[in-house]
Amino acid sequence: MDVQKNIKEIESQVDEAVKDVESSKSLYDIKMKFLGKSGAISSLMKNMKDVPPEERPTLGKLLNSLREWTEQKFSALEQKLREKELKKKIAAERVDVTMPAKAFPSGSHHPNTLIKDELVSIFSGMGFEVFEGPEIENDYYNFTALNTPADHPARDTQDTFYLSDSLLLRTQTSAGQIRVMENKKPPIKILSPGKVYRSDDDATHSPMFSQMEGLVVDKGITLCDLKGMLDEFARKIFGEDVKTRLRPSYFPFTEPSVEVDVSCFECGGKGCRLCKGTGWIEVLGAGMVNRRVLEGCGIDPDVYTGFAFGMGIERIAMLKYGINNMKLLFEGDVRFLRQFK
Ligand code: 2NM
Repeated sequence: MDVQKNIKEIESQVDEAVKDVESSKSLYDIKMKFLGKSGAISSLMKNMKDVPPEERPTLGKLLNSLREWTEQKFSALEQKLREKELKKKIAAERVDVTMPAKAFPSGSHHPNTLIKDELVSIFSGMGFEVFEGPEIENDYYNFTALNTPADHPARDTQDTFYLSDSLLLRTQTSAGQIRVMENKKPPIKILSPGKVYRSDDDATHSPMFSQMEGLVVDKGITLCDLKGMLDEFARKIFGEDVKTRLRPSYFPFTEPSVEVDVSCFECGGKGCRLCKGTGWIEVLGAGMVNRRVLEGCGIDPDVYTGFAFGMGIERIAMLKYGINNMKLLFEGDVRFLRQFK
């Protein structure tokens, strides 16, 4: 019979087609050629309507078994190929968990940042609030309000970066503290960290450096309060045994003004290289806020008094970490910075 020959023919075509198949994807393409909508087997089945009715049952059975045989053939092959492909994929994606991990480099904080954070933490613990003013200031806040008259040497263009006739880069963070005193009634207890700028550049001076200034204004604040607070600060940052001493000094914005030394934390005061044999290290400037400064901010100096202090963050960082060259703090050399991890 013609159809039976046809069936045999298709069977051998299927065998031939799948003989060398390598991937489940090409197997699928071959499968469609036989079992797809317009595949060879499907076309044969569509032709059933042209077959005389008495022959249909026999022929139908033959065609059905051909389809089943073909389907089984493909699904068995497909499973084999998929297993092979999965094994290949697993082999390719193999991870050696005993390999050393890839280094994941992490940065570190700059010593200035470490000191700033430590200072903020110490003074926050004493009740200071952080206030950061603008880096661009005008003449009034940077000088006039701080009792620095127009003919004062600190106003000289030699020391100050002017941006225009009236605008300049602040030379001290106290400029911002004036704004606080203008706007808030005492009690005031603020801490002002930030960058300041001075036209100075040598081995011990940088045109930009970081400062931390503190200000306390209330009724009955005395120099004794300043001294007590400094003692506490010195113990916290340099060590429990460290003492402070005040020496007379001069700043236009404080009266009296003092220079603050701490006893040498390296030698305990006996005298060494760090303290240059004196047993003392100068760390900051301070004083009682000049009554003219308070008055200028609308605070009555007969009712309120205050103390203020200021220190260079770079100087504290150099002392605390034993850095002998200030330029190291500005160069950003990773070999230097890595040591502060
Ligand atoms: C210093 C030394 C002494 C200071 C003064 C003021 C303000 F705003 F109250 F006038 N703030 N900081 C001050 C006083 C700063 O730095 C060496």
